[in-house]
Amino acid sequence: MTQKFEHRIDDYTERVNRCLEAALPPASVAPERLHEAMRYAVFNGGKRVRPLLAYATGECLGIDARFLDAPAVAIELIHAFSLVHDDLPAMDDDVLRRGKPTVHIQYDEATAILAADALQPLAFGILANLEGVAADARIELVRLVADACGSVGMTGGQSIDLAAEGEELSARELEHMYSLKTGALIHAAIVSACIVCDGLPQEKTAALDNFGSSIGIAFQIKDDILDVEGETHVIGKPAGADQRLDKATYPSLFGLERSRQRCAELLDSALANLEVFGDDAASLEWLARFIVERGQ
Ligand code: GRG
Repeated sequence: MTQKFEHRIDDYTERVNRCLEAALPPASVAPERLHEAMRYAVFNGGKRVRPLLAYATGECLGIDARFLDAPAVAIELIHAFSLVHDDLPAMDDDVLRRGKPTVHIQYDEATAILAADALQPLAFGILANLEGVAADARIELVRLVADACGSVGMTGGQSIDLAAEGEELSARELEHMYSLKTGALIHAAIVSACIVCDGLPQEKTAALDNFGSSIGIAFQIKDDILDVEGETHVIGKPAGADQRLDKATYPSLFGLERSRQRCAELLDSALANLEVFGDDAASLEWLARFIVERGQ
């Protein structure tokens, strides 16, 4: 791999966008408004960090990118689903996402709920139909993503998050919530490549598993920091929203300085897990640094 990962990001982003384009029903097919809203939810911007993590882990393990298209797409569809629900009036009640009106503002609440509802089964269908990967690995992928978005994953984390508004949480409790709400899907993107990689030694699986857990929590802490320090036009959503909702976040409970410190610690511990891969992990290392240093 001669070109550095940061120069190949556009290629990977185009790749996953092409696959998403092929996976989503055209807006010209009935029910048109629903399909249009699903497409809006997916194509209204987005950094595609989870697909990039799947492809970078694939590079680390020497897996051809075509075997990672399905997990990358499925996880991005679930992510898009979660953002639509997260923005609804019943949850965070946000009007702006990725610098554009949220789905329920652009369409209406019922359409937003249905668009999100339809993105989830689409994701599982794509995993089930993955070609060139053994049936038991496909089942494991379905299980991985199901667990990551269910009540012991993202949905559970969101539920704890909503209940924690205005509450004091310990750092351990907060990080547990982050590991579910945000970390589970990020972790799944990384572990999906381990599942596709036939015969990966246990030591390497464990290293990537730990890498995924640390970087997933760091991602959310950085998100919290950006909510405090970022500007609406850069982060693409209303800055200071966490404070307005009295959210339990790392900066609100422990201050910005400790938040930055914790992010750096989590990055160090994530990177320590990559040592066993040597230079093969260069892309993953770059992405891990991007996650804690990004401006949006
Ligand atoms: C989808 C099964 C399912 C349930 C919904 C609403 C909900 C349960 C969960 C919400 C979880 C959530 C919104 C967590 C926040 C994660 C987060 C930091 C999102 C921002 O991710 P980025 O920065 O966004 O990758 P872009 O816009 O770049 O894609």
